[in-house]
Amino acid sequence: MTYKPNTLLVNPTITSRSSARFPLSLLHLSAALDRTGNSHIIDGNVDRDVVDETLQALARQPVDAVGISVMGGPQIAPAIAVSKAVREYFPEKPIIWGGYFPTLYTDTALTAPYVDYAIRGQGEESFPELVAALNHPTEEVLGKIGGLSWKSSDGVRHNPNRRFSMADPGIVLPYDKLGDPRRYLARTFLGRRTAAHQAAVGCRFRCTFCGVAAMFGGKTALPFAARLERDLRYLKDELGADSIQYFDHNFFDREEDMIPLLEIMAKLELPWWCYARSDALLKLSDSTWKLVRKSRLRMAYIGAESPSGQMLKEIRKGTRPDQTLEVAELCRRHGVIPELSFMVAPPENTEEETEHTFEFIRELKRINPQSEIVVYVYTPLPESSKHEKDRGKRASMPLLDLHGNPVMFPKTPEEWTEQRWVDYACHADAPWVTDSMRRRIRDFVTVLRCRFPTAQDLRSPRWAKRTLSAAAAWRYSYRKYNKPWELELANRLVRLRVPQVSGL
Ligand code: B12
Repeated sequence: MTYKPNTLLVNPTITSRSSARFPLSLLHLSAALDRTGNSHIIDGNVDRDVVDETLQALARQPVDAVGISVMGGPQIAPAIAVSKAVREYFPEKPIIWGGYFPTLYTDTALTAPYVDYAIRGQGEESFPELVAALNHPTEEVLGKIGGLSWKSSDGVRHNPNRRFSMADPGIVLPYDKLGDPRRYLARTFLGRRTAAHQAAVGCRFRCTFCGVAAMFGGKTALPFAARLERDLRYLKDELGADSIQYFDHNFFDREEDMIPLLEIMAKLELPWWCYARSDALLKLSDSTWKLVRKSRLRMAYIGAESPSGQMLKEIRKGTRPDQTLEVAELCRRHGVIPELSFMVAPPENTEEETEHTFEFIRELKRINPQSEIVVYVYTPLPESSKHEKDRGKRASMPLLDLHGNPVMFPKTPEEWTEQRWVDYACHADAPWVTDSMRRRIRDFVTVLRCRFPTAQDLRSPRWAKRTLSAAAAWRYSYRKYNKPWELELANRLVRLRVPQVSGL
């Protein structure tokens, strides 16, 4: 009889039930695992008691392996809790971690006694191979699985990386494994039933600060138009989605390759949001922009990062500050809201860069008042977590904390759950940021978001947003950002949406 492994896939809780979107990582893995076995999904964003749900699922059915998806930041604590519980109650079950955290911090993940295997990068091929090997896990077999890191008799072994793949599962994803998939359609500024979808995989750029470059090493692959149409038709016609949030790492690739995809999207007219780059949008021809408008692109999230050309070069962004200004104007002309993100408080020239960024944001607001602004703290990846092709390429200055000591990154998953490291992973704080700098950033963001409440906020009533905007106007005009106590107080009542916290 052929071995048909049973795998339990777990997405530890990372967000509220109302913000839960399709757990695409697990859906892709499930489609791949089901070719040779069976898989079940537990999504902690919906099934809130993820530990209990996991233990119950293990008690109910025979399971050969437990796969856990782990992203740095707030997902680590629940990932540890689930893994420890599985180890305690089902000590024989192999536990596999995959996703951004074990890809970027493989050795750290494998220090834990409750992580047996870590899969780096894409999981669609490595994971089914591993699960099949677990039937009879010899060192020889395990040593051949690309992208796998594991605990051998001589210590942790990292098998070579796996090649990049864009295999089409040939079917729509197994959404029905999520119970009623319609509960994942959310009311957003795009529509009443917005679905999350990922069309293309990867990104051809290798920005030094970005986890995506660490995951894919500068590779990207677009789907065939027929595949996109099949998937969108399912979401629209079967599930009733009326708008799409594309999770693609970088939506607009080479124009000639985008046209067939945009034609499908223009036919379906589902308002959409995506990640994009200023240079790619600036290069699009008029006829392609016509398609973009027809397809109803509402908002594009563009990593502006910095107003300093020098810093953009250092982080290998590949775009320039003048392109950021130009794209804000271009988007205005085409009725697309640019959502521009910045990284302030870099480890060097912390104050000047931050103040310069605030002034640049004001300029963007003058050019296109609808521009949405997202302010993050610059938190570079440690050298060891970059893609192997990029490690040691640039002699970056050692990161120093406020006392001039080198920044020591956590060595265990537990250490990553300390608030200061969760904040680091969420780009909210860094060891070189002083209290006054932290306060300055917070004050600027408070004044800015009250003065220009985001269009993505559906919760606060219009009158409240107008009142807050009027109250913030004098501070914004006179650059009096410090201690905006009255706005903080008003905000406590209105609770305006904060994109850097509730965003992707
Ligand atoms: C949806 C999403 C979220 C959701 C949560 C998703 C969930 N788990 O339920 C929300 C909105 C909550 C979220 C939050 C955060 N996110 Co997020 N998020 C994404 C996004 C847009 C899509 C993820 C996705 O579904 N991808 C599609 C699937 C198919 O790909 P995948 O997840 O990578 O899965 C593949 C592999 O990773 C692997 N794999 C994954 N899991 C597993 C498990 C096993 C067992 C195996 C074997 C393999 C495996 O195989 C999968 C198939 O190939 C990505 C960007 C992106 N496009 O991927 C960012 C991204 C993953 N997020 C990121 C970050 C940093 C965050 C935050 C921690 C901070 C932030 N926003 O700045 C926050 C936390 C915010 C807070 N304060 O709480 C970064 C991670 C980079 C890094 N350095 O670690 C990304 C890459 C965005 C970016 N460009 O910086 N996020």
